[in-house]
Amino acid sequence: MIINERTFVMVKPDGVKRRLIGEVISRIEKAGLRIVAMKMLQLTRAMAEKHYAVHKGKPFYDGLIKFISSGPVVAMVVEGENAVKRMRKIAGATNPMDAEVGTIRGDFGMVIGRNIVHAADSPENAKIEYSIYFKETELVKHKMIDEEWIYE
Ligand code: IDP
Ligand code: MG
Repeated sequence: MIINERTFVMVKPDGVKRRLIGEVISRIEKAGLRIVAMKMLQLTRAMAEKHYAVHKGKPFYDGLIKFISSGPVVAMVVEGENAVKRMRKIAGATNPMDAEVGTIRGDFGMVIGRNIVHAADSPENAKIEYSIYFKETELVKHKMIDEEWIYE
């Protein structure tokens, strides 16, 4: 059995600078999700504008583009059953003040503009987003040995 819903996750520059890459990866792994691609990179302005195209024109857009391209990020493609929804739950609400304790944003964030992690909000958007950073051939097709214990 291979369960392949894909999502796109990114440790934002604040998460990298605060040494939370491992924390984010650890939570993804422990949840039972499967990482199939990962890289560190610094976004160009063009990449950032593509990634956050839906927010163009909003008051926080310029600050968001500047911030997300201000330092290294870690981009990941993650798979699993309902991977999009599961990953959004692991990340927590957009504003850390509304995010539950136990979520990444709820445990480590203080303000909405520094919320450590990005997670796609639909499988369609996940594909649009990961295609900015990865070629299809860079996604590794594999299965974890514990999946028969993770899924029933
Ligand atoms: P999401 O990351 O939970 O999907 P979105 O609404 O898609 O949230 O917003 C994208 C990112 O833009 C958020 O993660 C947050 O960092 C930033 N952002 C959203 N709303 C605001 C705001 O009102 N002020 C400042 N930054 C914001
Ligand atoms: Mg979003």
